Amino acid sequence: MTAPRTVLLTGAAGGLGTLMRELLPPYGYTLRLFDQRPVEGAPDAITADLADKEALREAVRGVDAIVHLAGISLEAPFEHILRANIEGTYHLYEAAREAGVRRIVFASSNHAVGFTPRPPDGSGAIPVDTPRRPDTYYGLSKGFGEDLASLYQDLHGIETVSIRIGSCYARPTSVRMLSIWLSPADCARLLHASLTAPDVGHTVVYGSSANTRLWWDLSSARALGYAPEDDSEPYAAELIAAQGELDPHNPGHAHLGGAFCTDPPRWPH
Ligand code: NAI
Ligand code: 15L
Repeated sequence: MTAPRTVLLTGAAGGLGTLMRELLPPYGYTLRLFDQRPVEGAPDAITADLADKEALREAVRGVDAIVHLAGISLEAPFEHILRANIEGTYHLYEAAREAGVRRIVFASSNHAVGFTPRPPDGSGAIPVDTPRRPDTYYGLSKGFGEDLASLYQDLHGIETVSIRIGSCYARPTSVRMLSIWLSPADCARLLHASLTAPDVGHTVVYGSSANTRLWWDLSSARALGYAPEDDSEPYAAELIAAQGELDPHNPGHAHLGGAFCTDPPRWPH
């Protein structure tokens, strides 16, 4: 496939969208921005809901690829998740199919497999084909998105890389994040690899930096050409001194999904 130039970025007003608006253009992309909220400093951004099919048709017209970040990014009532994450992702894939867009990068989440027991730090033991164990309706919607991507690949030939993102922030802020942190610069590297790797079909990858305490297997991401450069370890001593080590008897520490696995989920992380 030829390298995509014009990329639709949904969720452009969000935390990750704001970071990627800065970090993706140096790779040569022209971004078209989409969000239900206005995008600060971007008067040309499309302000519309994923439920607005006509706006989506306009948004995808002429783009080479889509990075789909829009949606509810934490647990929420099922009806809200259904509308934004499940129906919204379906509407986006339908618009892409109608417009002939061939490549999508889908922001999945570690919470699609959040109830997987936490492996030893640094083991990299959790493979991408570990059984789905969503920890929330939110995590369930990410499993739906991955399966929708698989269906549209098999039926319509639209290729997707589904990235089960760990925690993408400027720096890790919890001991759990030491194992799943994705630095913003590595996130841009992974998106670039996902947009340009040939013949991805539907590929599922974990999205994290090369953390010393990594819990999951990054090999499917590396196979796309992703070469992470960051590691959370320099933050470890300070975070452990402040918060203590993860406690296996604490239900909010026992699984990949952290505090998403408690009822009700306890924020943050
Ligand atoms: P965020 O909540 O900051 O941004 C999401 C954006 O999507 C918001 O600007 C919101 O207005 C927009 N949005 C929500 N519903 C919409 C709708 N119906 N129509 C149009 N726009 C809508 O989330 P963040 O942190 O930027 O995450 C981006 C994506 O990455 C999300 O899909 C999230 O689930 C996923 N993700 C993020 C992680 C992280 O560490 N930041 C970790 C794992 C997954
Ligand atoms: C996610 O999926 C959330 O969108 C993000 O806000 C973080 O909480 C992250 O997972 C995490 O697990 O830390």
